[in-house]
Amino acid sequence: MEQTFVMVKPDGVRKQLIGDIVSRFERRGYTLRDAKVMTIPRDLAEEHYGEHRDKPFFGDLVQFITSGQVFAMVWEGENVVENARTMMGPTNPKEAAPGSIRGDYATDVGENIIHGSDSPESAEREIALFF
Ligand code: RTP
Ligand code: MG
Repeated sequence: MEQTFVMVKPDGVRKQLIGDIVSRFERRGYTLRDAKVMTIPRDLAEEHYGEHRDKPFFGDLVQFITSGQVFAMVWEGENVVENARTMMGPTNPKEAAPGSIRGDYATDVGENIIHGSDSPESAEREIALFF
């Protein structure tokens, strides 16, 4: 069965959104296979976001994702990679419709509440990195 890696980012944890986000995935019918609260070490953050290493926002991204506790999860179910991305909404919350996680809770592209793997291959890589 397909799995994906989902993470409540430090802004989502600070805003007390872990329960809401877990509940959305449960209500959608997905199964939580693993989860933990953690503070991401700098080297893991750089590895996780390695595809963005040469982007101008990379430094800010690593600084932000290591700025507090995150809630890392493995969710399982049919088409969960793509559906998780739909539930999250677009990367830039300004484009995210109300009803999506980013559309309901975020305003800033740099602090957009939640991460979800962008493909089954990314999911496998990220689950191995974090669990
Ligand atoms: P994520 O990896 O965090 O789930 O987000 P994503 O797939 O929707 O977006 P991605 O392209 O992978 O970008 C990773 C994170 O980098 C920040 N970003 N900032 N300033 C900018 O133009 C910009 N573009 C991307 C976002 O915080 C995004 O979540
Ligand atoms: Mg991404």
